[in-house]
Amino acid sequence: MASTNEAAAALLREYAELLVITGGDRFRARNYEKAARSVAGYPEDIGHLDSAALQRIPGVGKSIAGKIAEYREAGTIGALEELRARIPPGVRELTKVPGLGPRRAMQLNRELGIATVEDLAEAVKAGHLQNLDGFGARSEERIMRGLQVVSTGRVLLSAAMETATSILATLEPVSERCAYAGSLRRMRETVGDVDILATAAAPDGARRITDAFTRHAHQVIASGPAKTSIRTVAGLQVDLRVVAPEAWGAAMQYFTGSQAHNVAVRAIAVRQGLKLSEYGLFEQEKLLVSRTEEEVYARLGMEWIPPAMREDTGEVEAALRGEIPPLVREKDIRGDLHTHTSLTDGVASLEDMVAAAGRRRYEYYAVTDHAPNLVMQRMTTEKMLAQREKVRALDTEMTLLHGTELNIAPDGSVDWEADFLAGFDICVASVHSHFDQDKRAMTRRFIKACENPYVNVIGHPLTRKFGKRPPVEVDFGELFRACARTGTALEVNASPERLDLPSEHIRAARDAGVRFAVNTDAHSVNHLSNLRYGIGTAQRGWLTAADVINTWPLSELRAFLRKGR
Ligand code: DGT
Ligand code: CA
Ligand code: CA
Ligand code: ZN
Repeated sequence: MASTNEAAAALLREYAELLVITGGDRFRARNYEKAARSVAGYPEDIGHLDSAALQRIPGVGKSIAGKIAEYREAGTIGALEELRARIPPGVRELTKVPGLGPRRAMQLNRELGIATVEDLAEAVKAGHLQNLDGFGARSEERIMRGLQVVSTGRVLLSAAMETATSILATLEPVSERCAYAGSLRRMRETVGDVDILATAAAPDGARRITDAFTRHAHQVIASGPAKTSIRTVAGLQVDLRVVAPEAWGAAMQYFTGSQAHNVAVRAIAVRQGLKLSEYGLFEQEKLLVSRTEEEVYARLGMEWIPPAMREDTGEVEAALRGEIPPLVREKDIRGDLHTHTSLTDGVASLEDMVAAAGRRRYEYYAVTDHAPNLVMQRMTTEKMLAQREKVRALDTEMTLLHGTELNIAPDGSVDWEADFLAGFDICVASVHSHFDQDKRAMTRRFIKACENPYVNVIGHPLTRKFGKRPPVEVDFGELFRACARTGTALEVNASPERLDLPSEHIRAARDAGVRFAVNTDAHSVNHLSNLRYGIGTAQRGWLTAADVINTWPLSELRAFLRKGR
């Protein structure tokens, strides 16, 4: 990603946030947010684009193009500086806590001098919020929940993956072999630190690997011949281990973890009178195997276990019985069933999204822009029908499905009546408002949506966003039974900030007979490749291709989408 794009996008995003904090026009703020996203996702470096070219970026008009140009010349944007001057430092950070709006963040800053998330946590703990005008037990509770969401110290899977990929690219030329391990290889939804393993090809190889590695450091935390830890500019810790080539498999097995999985596997070894470590599987002092993971597991009488399953939740027993399921793979996916275009909040045109999907060799592809009740998106019935005509007329090898992402209202109803819904090939339905309904009302809401004969997929079911929004409260047993009974699939949303449905619920849902759709919810061309994170999540939920409707041939998918109608 070009750094000019990133920097300009960050300023536009900040401008949008400050507009909201200062009570500015929300639609205008939306426009800036959208422009920020398209600039960040723009495939070309915007550093040299002239005004006309800038305005060809989706969502960038004359005024925003002017601000980008101003940033390039002056290093900042005047209008942004003016807004910055109006807001005390720290307030913008405070508004990132879910449940804390701009007005209250200003009040906390003014009356209690709170300027950081840490200050806020202390003030809540000390009970200081209770004495403030307009703060009650309920708002305090909401802020406490919000604090849990923001302060986890972990990064998104995608951020960890990007860091690992760029580091491995520089280790490859100087090592015999290198790979990422740890929670990243297990595709955990967030990552604490990145673990990288490498083997040296020559005697002085370890030093060359370490040198190449530390070039990525903002700070070197510790460095020795076998282990080095750094922190990147973004604050992410990365651990490197240099291991002997013959110990590659044992080291990968050990450092992939999880710790609970390792403990369980080591117990199997002990029962057989063997010892397992990162150096290999031993009988007394004699090395039995260590070169590959497969050998290590095989010598213990186990099938090789896909990393996504290694959490000690039954996979060890399954491997001993030879019953590891054939997990769904990225290449099994025949099409994406939840995607957006610039007609609503996407940043790429219908044509560009379809072309990009075609490059992924999909057999089918669903366009599912937002429905009208999400008022910010300014969708109308007329626009939807006009888009349908465009979709039908597009020339592509894929089968295009015209769909929508409906909004599930608090009472479980959706945007349109049955006769209009019948015109769509597929309907995703999601909760986009009233997130803090109580559990009973929320459960009824979802079940009513499932019972709608035109709702095919429940989108991002928990509606959580890492660092931003806690999950809704719902009775999962009831929801899963309703999905299974009505033929409604649950989405495994692949967006790295959602990964929703989470894996622990996926397994329970599958046991209840639910089907799934692994979708990207793409709002840009680049987002289509987030699919891998959804697949990782599906694998962590032990799903096979048969469980996932968008691995099915089109005719079977269509039969499912008819929902027994
Ligand atoms: P993270 O970084 O919090 O997202 O999670 P992991 O799983 O990457 O944890 P990390 O980086 O502390 O360690 C990487 C792997 O190394 C871990 O999954 C298992 C292994 N490991 C680390 N410490 C221990 C330990 O004390 N005992 C065992 N059995 N394994 C360990
Ligand atoms: Ca780690
Ligand atoms: Ca680590
Ligand atoms: Zn949505």
